[in-house]
Amino acid sequence: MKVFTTRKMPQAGIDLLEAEGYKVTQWSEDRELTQEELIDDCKVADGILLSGRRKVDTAFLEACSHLKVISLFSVGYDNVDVAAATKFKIPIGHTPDVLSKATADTAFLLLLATSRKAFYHHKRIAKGDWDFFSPTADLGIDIHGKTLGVLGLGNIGYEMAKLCKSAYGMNIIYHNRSNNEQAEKELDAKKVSFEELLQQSDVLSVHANLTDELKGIFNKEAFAKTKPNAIFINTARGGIHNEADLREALENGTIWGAGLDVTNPEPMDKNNPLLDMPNVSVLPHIGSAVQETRDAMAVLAAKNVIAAFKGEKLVKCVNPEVYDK
Ligand code: 8YV
Repeated sequence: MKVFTTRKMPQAGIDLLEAEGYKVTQWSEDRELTQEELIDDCKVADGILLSGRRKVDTAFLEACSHLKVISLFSVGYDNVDVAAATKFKIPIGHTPDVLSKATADTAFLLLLATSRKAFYHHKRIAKGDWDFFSPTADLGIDIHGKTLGVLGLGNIGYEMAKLCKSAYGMNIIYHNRSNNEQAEKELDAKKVSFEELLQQSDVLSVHANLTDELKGIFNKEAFAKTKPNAIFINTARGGIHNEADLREALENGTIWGAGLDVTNPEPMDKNNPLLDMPNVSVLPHIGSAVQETRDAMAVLAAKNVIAAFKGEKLVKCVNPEVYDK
């Protein structure tokens, strides 16, 4: 069996695949492969470990319908046409749970960094601007006891809510399709409408999958309903906020600050004005980027491939309905 990986993967996952006797070929260039290169490499593979922005769409599936599995090195699957993959009877694996804590840590890091303008102060020092102490300039916002509003209270949102509740005594509200009973019981979280989430949150944190329904949901109209001292955090997908509207809301003081691990588009242009705003912290999509988590993701992604090659159900499958066919 041949497995192709679209990026150099943590060895822990590769070792598992090689121990099964599979031949693993990794994309090794320091650039993201093109869609054409993805198709070319997948034509000669039985399974792929997919990381990055390339798409699994009908054109890809038609060219590579022999694939036994598409194993994503991510929890998010917005780059995959899941219905089409199911039609082609290809199971899609992904890596939930193992990255929840690391991603929530990134959201919390962005919250603290933004509320205290940490990145701005770091840049100021680097420019030699540390002569003067002002009791009134460049102040942050205290987040103790404030209200955290979570859009998408799944596993990552739960971990973020837990951090905010236990470390800062924050009050938790959330907007989700389903009720999160664990969060309601353990964190006293309250489910609210999207409108109430916007109106009541001091911190808005996005932890939802990018779906058509959520595309650009944080837009001009949404920011107009937020508190003026609200901080917007997004570690999910950049497509959930409208970046021009966010910028305008920050410039107008409709919203106080933003912490982004995901941008729209990615990578963010180095001249993007958001990067010069003191109340904005931007990271280059490093939500899950700690060694332990990346190893665990690679192991889970490899286990999904192994399960498929052995004719078993994937450990974590995006489209379990594929097995009904
Ligand atoms: C990954 C992510 O780091 O899991 C996701 O959906 O966005 C991140 O954990 C990224 O997708 C790399 O593959």
